[in-house]
Amino acid sequence: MGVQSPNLVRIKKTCRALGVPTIDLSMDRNLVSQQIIKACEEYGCFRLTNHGVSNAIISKIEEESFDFFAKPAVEKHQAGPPNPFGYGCKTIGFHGDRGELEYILLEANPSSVSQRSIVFSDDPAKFSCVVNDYVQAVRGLTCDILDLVAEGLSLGDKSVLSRLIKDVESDAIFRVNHYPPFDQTPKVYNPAHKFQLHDDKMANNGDPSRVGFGEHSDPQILTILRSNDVGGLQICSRDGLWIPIPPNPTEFCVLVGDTFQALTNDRFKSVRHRVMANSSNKPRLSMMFFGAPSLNARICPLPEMVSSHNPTLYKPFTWCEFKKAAYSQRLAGRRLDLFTYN
Ligand code: GA4
Repeated sequence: MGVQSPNLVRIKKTCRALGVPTIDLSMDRNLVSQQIIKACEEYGCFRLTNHGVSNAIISKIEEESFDFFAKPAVEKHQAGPPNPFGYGCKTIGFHGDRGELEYILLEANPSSVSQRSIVFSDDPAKFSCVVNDYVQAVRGLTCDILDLVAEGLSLGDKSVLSRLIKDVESDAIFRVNHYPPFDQTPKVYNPAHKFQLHDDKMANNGDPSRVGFGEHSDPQILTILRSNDVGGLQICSRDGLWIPIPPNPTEFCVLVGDTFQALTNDRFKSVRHRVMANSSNKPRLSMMFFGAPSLNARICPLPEMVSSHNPTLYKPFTWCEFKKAAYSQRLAGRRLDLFTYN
């Protein structure tokens, strides 16, 4: 194969950057299933339209969230700290990561939401109902996507993936992030930064005032993210380019997590992503459902993903072991490395 000119390589990278796929869930099932596989292989991420989650459910959770974040700081802090669940502000995790945001972290199960809702709203019954309706709808969507993946990968057991999330003991999490408007000294716009080569300094340390949520991958199986119309989310492409995901309140953005990478023996790769502090005068509100198995679920590459050409890369681990390892590291840590054969 001939050596490609640097310009051609750059053009190819930019084309890939522009092409984070948008998948229409209402299209033919086989087609959708193949599109999802391709997107998970090439980007670890895709945008989803016609997803079937009702506008009413989405706007109610958005309204409840804005109502909570509009409260005085003292009141919000009564719902924190997020150890591990509750309200958090500027600190992320337990090891010194910081971000320009405040957030709510909840266990995504109805009884836990009902117990905690008293600290989030003056009408806790309404708050827990709204959160639980949203979580139930998005959990269902996660399971549909996982069934489509199982079909596309020709897995023998077509519900082997969705069962992990349907499990009543599933350790799924629900998070709402609120990024205040960026009101610091405006920076000079540099068009060269639009598709910036991946560089850890830029991702986290280079200009911390611009980072809303630092670079990381999600430890779980699949993340379903929805935001209002304020941008900031960027994913890191396989070529190391930061690709902005345009905000679209009618879509979901689906992200492959570390556990999915292990289950597929690296056929899918978890996607590193970050959120830049928003430069608009409106706050960014995003909500994520992190689909995870039960704490004692045993994770190892699916048999169909292993062959003599593709030997198993990961030692078996429980989700509990992996979660502990992930949470004991900083945000940008490469946790899967702890579980590989080498
Ligand atoms: C990233 C995905 C989810 O937001 C989260 C995050 C968690 C936290 O905020 O406490 C972590 C982060 C996330 C991965 C590494 C550890 C744990 C912060 C952090 C430094 C709730 C999750 O499950 O993992």
